[in-house]
Amino acid sequence: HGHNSFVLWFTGLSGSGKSTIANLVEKKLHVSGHSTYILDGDNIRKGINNNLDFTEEDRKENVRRVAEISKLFVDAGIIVLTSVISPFQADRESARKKVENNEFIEIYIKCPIEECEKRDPKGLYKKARSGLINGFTGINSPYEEPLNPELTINSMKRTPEECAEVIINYLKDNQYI
Ligand code: GGZ
Repeated sequence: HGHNSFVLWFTGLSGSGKSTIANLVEKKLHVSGHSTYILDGDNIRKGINNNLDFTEEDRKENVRRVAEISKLFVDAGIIVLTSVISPFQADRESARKKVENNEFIEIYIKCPIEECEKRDPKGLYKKARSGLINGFTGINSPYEEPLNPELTINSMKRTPEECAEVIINYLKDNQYI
């Protein structure tokens, strides 16, 4: 299925490196002439999902819409890279079911919360710890680890560039690209 498009579904904690890695993978795909589109929680939440918050219900709806939009892009022949925490297993499973099974590649960017908290690029963990954000994933809102992801990448043991390389190699080894 080398000509088919597919979804690279990144899941993981805030600060785990999902977006950084997705951007590097996208660059590498562009070099080899592929059309791609990144759906990033941070951006999607400013636009189409600007009516959604971080309650469990709204996260589910956020993830559902990202999955539906992914499906549209896959139908259009474009490789989609999603970068949303997507903390619930059930919602990731629903996302998977919207496309053909071999078109959904779940990538768990695994990083200990201590490390995410140390990175804290936007100061959100600090805010959450001091009680300014309630319901922050990993602190006082759950993150369900993927049960059966196609890839688990430990982003503490590798640089973002190395993580991106692992993903590109997976895509080559499995004839996606
Ligand atoms: C988790 C939050 C929260 C709460 C704001 N919990 O690191 P970021 O900043 O740029 O990415 C996080 C982003 C998470 O949005 P998602 O759409 O990916 O989440 S979900 O899939 O659960 O719907 C973080 C920021 O938004 N952020 N408040 N309470 N992350």
